[in-house]
Amino acid sequence: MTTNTNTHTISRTDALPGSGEKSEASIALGWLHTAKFLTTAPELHFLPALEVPEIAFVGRSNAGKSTCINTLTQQKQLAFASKKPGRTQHINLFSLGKQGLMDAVLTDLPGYGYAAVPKQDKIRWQQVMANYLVTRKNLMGIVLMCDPRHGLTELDEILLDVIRPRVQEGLKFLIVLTKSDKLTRSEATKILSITKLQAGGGDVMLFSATKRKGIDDVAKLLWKWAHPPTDTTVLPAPAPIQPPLAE
Ligand SMILES: Nc1nc2c(ncn2[C@@H]2O[C@H](COP(=O)(O)OP(=O)(O)OP(=O)(O)O)[C@@H](O)[C@H]2O)c(=O)[nH]1
Ligand SMILES: [Mg+2]
Repeated sequence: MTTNTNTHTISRTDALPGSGEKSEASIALGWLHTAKFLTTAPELHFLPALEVPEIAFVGRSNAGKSTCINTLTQQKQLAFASKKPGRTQHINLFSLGKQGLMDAVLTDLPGYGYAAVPKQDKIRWQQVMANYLVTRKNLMGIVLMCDPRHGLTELDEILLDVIRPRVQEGLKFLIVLTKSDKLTRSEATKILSITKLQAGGGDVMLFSATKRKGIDDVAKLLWKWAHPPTDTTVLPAPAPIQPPLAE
């Protein structure tokens, strides 16, 4: 008897396990709710090297990065959020994963562009951040938080230039237009389409922590980033069709 050793590969679908929009969002939110404080560091070289995918929240000071992390993880004080700009001053990592098995990390970064910060500190921080964004090996996605009342600012554009080579190599990229509760419906529609044009193919989503808007969509996208389809599932090939018996 000959054994058929041929194999072929199949692709998993893009959908989250489970069926329907509702369960996709609840799976993603359940995963995000597992977030736990992992570590904090003033500079990149103090961070532990990690194997799991890392997703960083970046953007201007006061844009709502820490609030967005708290909203997505459904935890009130995981990341430090504050009315006072410049609240986050370290690189803060939060681990994600069910049953304590870390399968991804969220990073909350200090914001840039806060006028009251001394010039030397601004320059130092810009270097720390650029260094992080360019060299962090396991960085697999960036969420750029943007207050749509200001749109993408010059500093956001500089950041986009810094990460462009990595985005071209496959780094995931999402612009979150936060505080969308401050916009009328038509303003929101307008800024969404303008930002999509500026995003160069990256995703753009409207978000509001206070009105709880966009949470499911952002959660589902982050889940998919961290759990890409594995197209290497190896299945035995179907048995070859036997030629008809000779008469
Ligand atoms: N109206 C409204 N306010 C928000 C929203 N998200 C955040 N805020 C407020 O914006 C302020 C700044 O929020 P943070 O989350 O601390 O902002 P951050 O980007 O982490 O700021 P830094 O750490 O300084 O870079 C706080 O007063 C939040 O309550 C939102 O969706 N809607
Ligand atoms: Mg913050």
